[in-house]
Amino acid sequence: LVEDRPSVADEDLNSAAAPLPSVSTSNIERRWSDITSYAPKKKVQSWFQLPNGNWELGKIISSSGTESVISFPEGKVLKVNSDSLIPANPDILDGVDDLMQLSYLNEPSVLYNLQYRYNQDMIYTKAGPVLVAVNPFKEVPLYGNDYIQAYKNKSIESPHVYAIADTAIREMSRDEVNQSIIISGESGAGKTETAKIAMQYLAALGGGSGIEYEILKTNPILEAFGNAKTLRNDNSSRFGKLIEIHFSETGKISGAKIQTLLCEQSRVVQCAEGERSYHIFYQLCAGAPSALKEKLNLKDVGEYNYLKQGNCYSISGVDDSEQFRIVKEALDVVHVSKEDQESVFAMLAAVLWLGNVSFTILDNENHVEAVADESLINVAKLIGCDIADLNLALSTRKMRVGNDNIVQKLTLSQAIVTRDALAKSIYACLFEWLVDQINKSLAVGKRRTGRSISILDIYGFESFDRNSFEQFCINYANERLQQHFNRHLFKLEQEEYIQDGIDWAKVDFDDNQDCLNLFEKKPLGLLSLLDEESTFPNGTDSSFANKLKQHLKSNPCFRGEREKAFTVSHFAGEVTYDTTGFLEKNRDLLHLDSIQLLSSCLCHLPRIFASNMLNQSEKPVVGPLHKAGGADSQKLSVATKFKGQLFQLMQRLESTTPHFIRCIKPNNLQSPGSYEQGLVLQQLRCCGVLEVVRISRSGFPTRMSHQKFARRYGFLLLENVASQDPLSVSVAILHQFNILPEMYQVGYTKLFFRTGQIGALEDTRNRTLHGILHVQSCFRGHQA
Ligand code: AD9
Ligand code: MG
Repeated sequence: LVEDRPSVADEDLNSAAAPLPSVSTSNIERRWSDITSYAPKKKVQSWFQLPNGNWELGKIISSSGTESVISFPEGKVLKVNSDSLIPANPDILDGVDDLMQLSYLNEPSVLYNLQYRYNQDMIYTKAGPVLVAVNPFKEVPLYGNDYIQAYKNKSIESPHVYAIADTAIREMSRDEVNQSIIISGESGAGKTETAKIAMQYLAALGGGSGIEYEILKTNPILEAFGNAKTLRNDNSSRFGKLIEIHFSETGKISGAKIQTLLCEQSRVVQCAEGERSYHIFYQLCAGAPSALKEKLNLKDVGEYNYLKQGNCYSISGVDDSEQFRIVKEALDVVHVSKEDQESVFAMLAAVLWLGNVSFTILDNENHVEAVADESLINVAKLIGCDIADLNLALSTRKMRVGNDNIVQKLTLSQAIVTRDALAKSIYACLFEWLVDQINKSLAVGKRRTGRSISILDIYGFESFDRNSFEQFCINYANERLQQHFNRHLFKLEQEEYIQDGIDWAKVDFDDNQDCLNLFEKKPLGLLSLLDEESTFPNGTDSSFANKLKQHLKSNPCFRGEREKAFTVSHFAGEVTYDTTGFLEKNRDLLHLDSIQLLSSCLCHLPRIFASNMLNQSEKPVVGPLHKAGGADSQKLSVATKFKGQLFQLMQRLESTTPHFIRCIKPNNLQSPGSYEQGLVLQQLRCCGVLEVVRISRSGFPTRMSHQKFARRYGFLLLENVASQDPLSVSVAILHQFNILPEMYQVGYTKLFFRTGQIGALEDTRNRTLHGILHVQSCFRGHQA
């Protein structure tokens, strides 16, 4: 039996005569180099780190122990400190498709391996059980029906999303356990594209009923309403999504269910320079047929204040008008009626026109009323309410003092906040309503079916120059996801070894529990403190920031910053958050007046939104309680709602067998062909890809109970075993097949094997079985 790792151990490379080199002198930590001893030897290839941080491959000309002379391909020769050299793998290992096969597992070797493959459009590489996908930022010829068939028939074996989806399908039916494909990575790394590629495969293999077509069509809809151009990604998801695809006993898709994580609301009313609001606004303005344009009084995108701020109206290579056609067609497919579609577009237009509503100041206390111009008239018409009622809802607030109802006029800033809150709420409700409609259309029939495969695609980790409440929530969600990854690939794995009494060298990994505690601890965690401050009528962003600094200063993951800022050490790096706007965004107050306005509208969508909002506000409350009486809608805080949705999502995932895909962004320019080592390295480090390889390689990924092993391979034994107990049979098999002692471990209940070991045994078993069948059929043929 041969180990499946190519045994190309270069005599020179592996001999360890010289003393252990001291710690690297390079400025990048040598965290993962698994060299316990490495002495540079003549003619051997080695990595040397250039001052710019990149690694270059050179050949050692001579070495005197502490100093080595190394030559580089372009003829450059350097005398360097031997400690600064890191062993390179022999050429034969260039571009292996699983990092587990590398003889030397260190950062430069992994970076080089991924780059070597990337340069040939081989964007997928395995890192033990995890699939690493490097974003090509261009079309690569790896998809489509031929490839799907090839992966289905197993005629291609190179790593691919299709292969992961295929494994998920197989394991679902083999183990009768629900599966999940969990995709993570920074913003712009390729998660959403990867999720679609996985869906494509599942749809192709489980298709037939037609529902798979509907499932695929949810993508353009949800992207139009939930994605936007950011500085990081032209098609950035601003919501999180778990799609659970159900299969019948016969392996056909029977339905699906989409669960979402809060979409970013603030984007509807404001976005940063160079960014856009949600795609659908631009698509509508560009693509609406003239009749619809007239009906909704649609203007050019540049006419709307909400869209103007980003100063960015188009995305290169994207035709918004064509996209609008695609979205409408997709809405047809998921059975959103033409009438409903028109209502949806009316809501979008109402949001746009709301942004143009302006106010005039009435007195020297800055009290205002809305200007009764085209904007106000259009909003009233589009949602189906009285202009005067709309004006009142935007510029006054009804309150109860004792037994009296009083009407308080709003100041300019209060009126603007009220207007924007209405716009954001309409949009958020619209998004939720759409997801509901889609779910109704995809609903698994009454006949509850067998199993499901879920695909998780959320917004990736974000770090901008200025980070606000949105990044705070997004990065918190990514922290939770990282925890799930760690639990499954490190903690549970190691616990199983310990439970079965396996002799095992523990692999360290960066546990992010401390950071999660910083967020979730009660009562002194970031989320609790935020909610607490949000309930105080006098709470401000500054008082919130001060409270954090006061209570969390000793937490190693937290650092107070100047003014209203604080820094969190996330698994993916440090992020400084500016608390400006945190409280308001967390309270997400929509005045009862606004809700009442919506519930009195002639159009049905606003009325549905109002009743959904009222349902939500029956739950525990956060928000300044007006002493004058509970005139405001008391909703769950945004952070609490977010955490609730996140927990629901993670809970669903816990009951599934996970398959992990890590997307990597090779450059920040969203352009093909550029591979920045430093950027890739940072992503590999923070998500623990190398530790995963290490644990898989030094671990025993294949397990089988003594019983199963004895049953499965016992018939291959050439000699009778004295005792027939499964353990004795198993040990006899191991001996007969000369499986080297370091290749397996015998646990209390199971046998544990290194990668590849079972494969060889299986081959023998299959060959033997085949031989038996062959002999039997020959025998039968002879008899006949
Ligand atoms: V975010 O966290 O939602 O901001 P994602 O989802 O990780 O982010 P996305 O899938 O949107 O990133 O990918 C960004 C862009 O990279 C896409 O719009 C494509 O232009 C490009 N991309 C990603 N994956 C592929 C691929 N497999 N083939 C071709 C790709 N292009
Ligand atoms: Mg995305």
